[in-house]
Amino acid sequence: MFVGVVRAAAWPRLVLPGILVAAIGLWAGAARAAASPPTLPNLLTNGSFEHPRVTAGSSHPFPSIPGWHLAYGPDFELQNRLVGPAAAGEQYAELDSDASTGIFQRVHTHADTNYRLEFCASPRPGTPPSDNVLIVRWHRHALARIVLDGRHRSHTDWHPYAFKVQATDGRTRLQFNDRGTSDSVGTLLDAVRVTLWRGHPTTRAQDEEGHHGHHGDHGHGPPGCGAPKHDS
Ligand SMILES: [Ca+2]
Ligand SMILES: [Ca+2]
Repeated sequence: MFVGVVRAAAWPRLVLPGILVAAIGLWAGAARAAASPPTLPNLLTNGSFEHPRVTAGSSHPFPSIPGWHLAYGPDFELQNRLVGPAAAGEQYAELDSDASTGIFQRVHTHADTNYRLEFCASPRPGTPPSDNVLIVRWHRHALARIVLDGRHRSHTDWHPYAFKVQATDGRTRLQFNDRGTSDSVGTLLDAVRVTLWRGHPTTRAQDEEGHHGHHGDHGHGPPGCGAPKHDS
């Protein structure tokens, strides 16, 4: 029920590298021109972590999952509404299964082409900021360091993030690292999308599961994560 306040407060917690500040500036400029946003396909496989399927209300470790590779850590942990709703669909990833985990996907890109990267992150409910440190890397460069506080949360608390990124090659490595305390609970990740940047940065295209909420406030920041009515 405090979703609006939380999202507004989320931005100052970001450690803002230059590229993110630039992305926000471009966003505001482009949003004013966005009249009829196109629907753009997600270039990622399994960006919503819906596969393999996990029993509702539980979690499961996997040695491999479609689309993603393990950079470090013991395995992939997927959860199906274990600690609250997903940001999209029914499932999300926890990047601290039995230990902190890094996952990556190689995205088919074109050199000198701009893309939009967006995702939703939540702290693990009941855990401190030191447990929820997420490093985002694009083409082996750190794009953002995100710290979230789950201490006063009893459910998932999804925060939307979006970046304008550029590819320099035909394949670009997108990686998410949990750099919080390695203790089996930590950063939750969902709804990861990479789409062509076409000057319509407020577009929210439907993902393959079709469960994305519409943010409905074009020009006021990144799209939302999940449906607010499920967050209470
Ligand atoms: Ca999902
Ligand atoms: Ca942890």
